[in-house]
Amino acid sequence: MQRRKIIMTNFEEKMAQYVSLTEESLKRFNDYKEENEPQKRLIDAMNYSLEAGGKRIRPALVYAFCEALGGELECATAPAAAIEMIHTCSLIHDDLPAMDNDDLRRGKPSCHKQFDEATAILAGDALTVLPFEVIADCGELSADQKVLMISVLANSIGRDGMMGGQMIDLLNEKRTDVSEDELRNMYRCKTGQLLAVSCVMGAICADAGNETLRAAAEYGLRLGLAFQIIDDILDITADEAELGKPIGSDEELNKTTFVTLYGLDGAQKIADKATSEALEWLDAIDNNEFLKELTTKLLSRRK
Ligand code: GRG
Repeated sequence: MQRRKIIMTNFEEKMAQYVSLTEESLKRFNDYKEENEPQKRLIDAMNYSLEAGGKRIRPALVYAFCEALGGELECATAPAAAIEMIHTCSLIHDDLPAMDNDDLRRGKPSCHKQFDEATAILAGDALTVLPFEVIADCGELSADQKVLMISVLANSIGRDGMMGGQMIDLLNEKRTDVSEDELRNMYRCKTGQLLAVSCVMGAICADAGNETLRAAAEYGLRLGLAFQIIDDILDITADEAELGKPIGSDEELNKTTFVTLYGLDGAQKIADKATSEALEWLDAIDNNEFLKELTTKLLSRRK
C-alpha cells in the first residue's frame, strides 16, 4: 500500500486537532433526540462525564497511530470516540463509593455526586456498551476491521483487562505484601491494556500487518506502565486544583504503588525506563514524530 507522508504541524496543533475531533464526535454519538426524553437523565449523566474535560490521550493515540501508518483520519473517528467512552466509564465507576469513593473528578463533582449512585452506575454501563454499537455501525471501516477491533477492545476491558485489573487493585488494598511483579501485572491490566488497545485500533484503521500491531501493543503497554507510575507520583506531588481530583487517596486506601515500594525517585526511574522502552517500540512505526513527543511529554505531565 502506498504510504501517505504526514506533515507534522507543531505538536500542540496536532493534539488540539485530535481533541477537537474527539469532542465533536462524542457529542454526535451520544446526542439527545426528542424520542429519548424518558432516558434524558441517563444521557445527561453520560454527557456530563464525557464533557468534563479529560486530556483525551487515548483517542489521540488512535488518531496518531492511524495517521502515522497511512490511514485516513475519518476511519479513526469511531474507535477514538469508543475508547474515550470506555475510559470515561472506568473513571465513573472508579469514583463510586464501592470503589475508590472520590467526590471530585476532572475538577468537577464526580458523576455519582452530581447525579446519584444508581444513575452513575447506569451511565458507566451505557458508556461500556455504546462504543461497540458505534464501531459496529461505522461506515468508514470494513467488516474485518470492525470484528477485529471489537474483539481486541472487549478483551482489553474485560476480565483479562481493565475490569480484571480493577479487581486485583481492590484485593491488593487488603494486603501489605504486594510484590513488584504483582503490581506490574495489575497496572498492565488496569491501565496498560486500554492504552495498548488504543494504539492497536489506530493501527487496524490503517490495515497494519501483525508485526506492526504487535509493536503498537508493546508500545502501549510500556506507555501504560509509565503513565500509571506517574499517576502514583502525582497522587503525592500534584497540586489538587491542577490535578482535578483529590491527592493522597492511594495512601488513604492503603494502596501499594511504585512510590510505596521504591520512593518518589525510584518510581520516577522505573517510569523513565518504561518510557525509553516505549520509544524503542515506536521505531517500528513510520512517521512517529508526534507519538514520540507525546510519549516524552506524558512523563513530565502535571495532571
Ligand atoms: C466497566 C469499563 C469498565 C470498567 C470498570 C472501575 C474500573 C473497572 C476500572 C478502573 C480503571 C482505572 C480508573 C484506571 C486508572 C487509569 C488512569 C491512570 C486514569 C487517569 O487517566 P487520565 O489521566 O484521565 O488520562 P483524564 O481525566 O485526563 O481523561
